[in-house]
Amino acid sequence: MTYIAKPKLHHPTLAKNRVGYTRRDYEGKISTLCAGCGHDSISAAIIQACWELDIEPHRVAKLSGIGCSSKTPDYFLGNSHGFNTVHGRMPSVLTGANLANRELIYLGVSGDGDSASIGLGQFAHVLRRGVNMTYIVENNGVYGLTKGQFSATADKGSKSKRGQANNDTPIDLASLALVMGATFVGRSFSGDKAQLVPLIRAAIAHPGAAVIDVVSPCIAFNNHSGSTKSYDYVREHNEAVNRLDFFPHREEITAEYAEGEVIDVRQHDGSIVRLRKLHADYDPTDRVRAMTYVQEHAARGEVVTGLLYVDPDARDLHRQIDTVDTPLNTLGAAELCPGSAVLEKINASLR
Ligand SMILES: Cc1ncc(C[n+]2csc(CCOP(=O)(O)OP(=O)(O)O)c2C)c(N)n1
Ligand code: SF4
Ligand SMILES: [Mg+2]
Repeated sequence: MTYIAKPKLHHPTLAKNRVGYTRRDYEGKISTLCAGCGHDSISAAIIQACWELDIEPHRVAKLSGIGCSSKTPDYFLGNSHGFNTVHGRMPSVLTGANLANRELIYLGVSGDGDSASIGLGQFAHVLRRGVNMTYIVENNGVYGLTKGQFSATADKGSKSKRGQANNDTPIDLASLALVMGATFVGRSFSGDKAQLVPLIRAAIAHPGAAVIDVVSPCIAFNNHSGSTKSYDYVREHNEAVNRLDFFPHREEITAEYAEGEVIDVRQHDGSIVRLRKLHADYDPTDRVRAMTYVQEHAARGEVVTGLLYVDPDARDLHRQIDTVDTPLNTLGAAELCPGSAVLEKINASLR
C-alpha cells in the first residue's frame, strides 16, 4: 500500500503558472501518512511554493533521510529528481549532488530524529559549508516512524503519550543553524500555511544554506496535553516575529506600507523578501540578536516563528571554492584532466 499513484485526470480549467503547469503537476503519490499528520501540510506548502515560483519540476532535486518526514518527498514533486538516502546522511549526499550539478534546485527534507540525532554532525557541516539548498526539518519532537520515542528536539519536561517526562536538554535546530552559519533561518508551523509558503519561496530563492525548522505535530505519538509539539501547544505559544511577502525579481511591488512597518531584504538574484514587522525591535539581519531572542523566548515556553535571520550577501559553497560556472558533471575528460605537463608545473610551483 505504500505506493499509490494519483489518477492523472484533472479538470481542464485548472489554473496554469507561467511555465504552463497546474498545481497538480507538482503533486506526488497519495500520502500513506496518518490522516492529520503535520508532515502532509508541509508537503502541500512545498507544492504551493514551487507552483507559485514557476519552477519547472525537472529542475528540482529532493533528497531526504529516513523517517515519516523523509518519506514525504514521495508525496510531492513526482516529476522531480529524488534520492532517499540513509538515516541522517541526506546532507552529505545533497552536498555531493550540488557540487556535481549546481544548476538544480536542491530541497533537503528531514525529521528531527534524522537531523538532530543520528544526522547532527551532517546538519552542522552542510550549513557551515554554505551549500545552496532549502533544508526543511519536519519537527515533531519524536521518532514517528519507530513509534514515538523522544527525539533530541523534545523539550525538557515535555510528556510522552504514556506520561513520562523528558529529562534531556533539547536541541533547538533554528538556534543551532544560526550558530553554524546558515545564511537563512526560518521557523514555522505546519498549521500556518500563510506563513510557511512564502518562507519556503524565499528560502528557495536564497543563494546559500537556508534552513526552515517547521513544528509539525505527530498526531499518533505526540499530540496530547503535556507535549510541547502538539497542535494546541504551538497555536497557543506561537510568537511570530514577522510576516513575509516574497517577490521574485521580475515582480513589481505594489503594496504600500507606512515607514517602519516593513523591512525589504533584497537577495542576490534581485528577489525581495518583504517583512512586515510584528515585533518592532526584531532585526532579522542581526545573527547574534536573533540567537538571543530565540533563546529568551524559548525559556518562557514560546515558539518564535517567522524569518529569524537572513544574510542578504550570502555566498554559497561554489562561490567559496570558486568552481567554474559550468556544472562539473558536464565537463569532459580534457577539462577535468589537463595533462601531466600542467601537473608538473603545479608541482614545481609548490616546491
Ligand atoms: C542507521 C539507522 N538507525 C536507526 C534507524 C531506525 N529509525 C528509522 S526512522 C528513525 C527516526 C525518525 O525520526 P524523525 O527523523 O524525527 O522522523 P519522523 O518519523 O518523526 O518524521 C529511526 C531511529 C534506521 N532506519 N537507520
Ligand atoms: S506516526 Fe506520526 S509522524 Fe508518522 S505519519 Fe503518523 S502522525 Fe505522522
Ligand atoms: Mg520526528
